Amino acid sequence: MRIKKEDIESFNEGLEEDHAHRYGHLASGISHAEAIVRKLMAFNVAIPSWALGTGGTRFGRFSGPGEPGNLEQKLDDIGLLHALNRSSGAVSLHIPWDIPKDHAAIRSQAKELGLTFDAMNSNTFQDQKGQALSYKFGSLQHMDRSVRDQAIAHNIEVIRHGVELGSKSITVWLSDGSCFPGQLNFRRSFQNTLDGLQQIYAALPADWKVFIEYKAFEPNFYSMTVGDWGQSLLYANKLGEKAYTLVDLGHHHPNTNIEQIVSLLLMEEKLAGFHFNDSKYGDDDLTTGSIQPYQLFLIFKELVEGMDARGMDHAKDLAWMIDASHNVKDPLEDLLQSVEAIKIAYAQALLVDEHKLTEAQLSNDVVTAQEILQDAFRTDVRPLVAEARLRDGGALNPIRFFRENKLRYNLVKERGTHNVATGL
Ligand SMILES: [Mn+2]
Repeated sequence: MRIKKEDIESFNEGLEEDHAHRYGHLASGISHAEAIVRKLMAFNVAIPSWALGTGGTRFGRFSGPGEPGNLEQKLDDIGLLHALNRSSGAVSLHIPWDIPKDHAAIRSQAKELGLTFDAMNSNTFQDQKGQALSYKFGSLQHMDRSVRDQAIAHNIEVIRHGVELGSKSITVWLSDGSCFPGQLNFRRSFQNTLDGLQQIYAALPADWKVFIEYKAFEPNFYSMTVGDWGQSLLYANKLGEKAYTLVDLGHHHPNTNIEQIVSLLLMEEKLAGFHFNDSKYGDDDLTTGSIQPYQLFLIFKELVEGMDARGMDHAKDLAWMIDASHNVKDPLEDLLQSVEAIKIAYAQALLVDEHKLTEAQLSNDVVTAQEILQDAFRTDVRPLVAEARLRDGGALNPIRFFRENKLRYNLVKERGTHNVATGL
């Protein structure tokens, strides 16, 4: 199913007057409103192929009707999102859940939908059907060299698929670790993992990057072999200049100061990018911005300031990806909400007067520093985000369009009620 340009235009007509009023009022009070809108128009967040189906928990999965049953349908779904919000123009694929049968056909379908291929994702946290050796006790950390070799070969195969599709990076997330004290030797696990990552690194094409994603706990509950940003940075530094640390918001302990981590990784030129999501307790996979929007804003504030300090391009120099897949919402509506929340936080960060903030910091004016940040955070920037979407041909209100035009109903008609997406 494809959305017609004319349908979006006629939908927007009904909302344009109200939007113009709201946008005009807001923009008149912001000296660089036009520059913010242009930055928002350039900004895209990659959609993970596994988020298009209903996610599950370890207690069960309640699939929704009309889910995409294959890679082609997943790309179509992302095409729908991108047509509506004009900021979902990239896909992050997972191997083996999304192995393309015909790379050229997938590439041309993506091109037609205006999509590019962001980081590829490998999977050594599950055993696949027919797999020779088990990852029950880890993959790259494993005590048995043949298991490690199998995991290395898998990652190299993922790179090969990515090359065929035009991706430029691979994200390695390992579930490796231990559940009980004494189960493994930390140094041996680290050295095995480093050796495996070095072999994967050696297989990277010249213009590729590898992202080392860390996670504090789960599925291992005593130790994780890439457990925090310090450990990820150790690996990245030892690997070389094509290796970076990937921050997944849900992979921290509650109340961790993620914005400070982001700031320092940027300083060290080792920040790969993001997996956006939100959480109350752990890796909850909740919609970005649904629980802690102020934290999301503070992270973007550090990103904007840190990237500007290095002369980086906000739109292109970091990998922006969503990594969430929850079980109670329509996945497409959930992703529209996530992308919107990310762009709102970004727009708010662009409002921060860095010059005044620096002055306040240098004179220990703590109250003014807080006022500057909260003034930006409490500004309703939604008309700026909507204006960027409107100018780019998107829908002024994507979720309302999705519902009024019965997009899910039409997908169910097309695909049926028992189409289950591949994934967890
Ligand atoms: Mn992730």
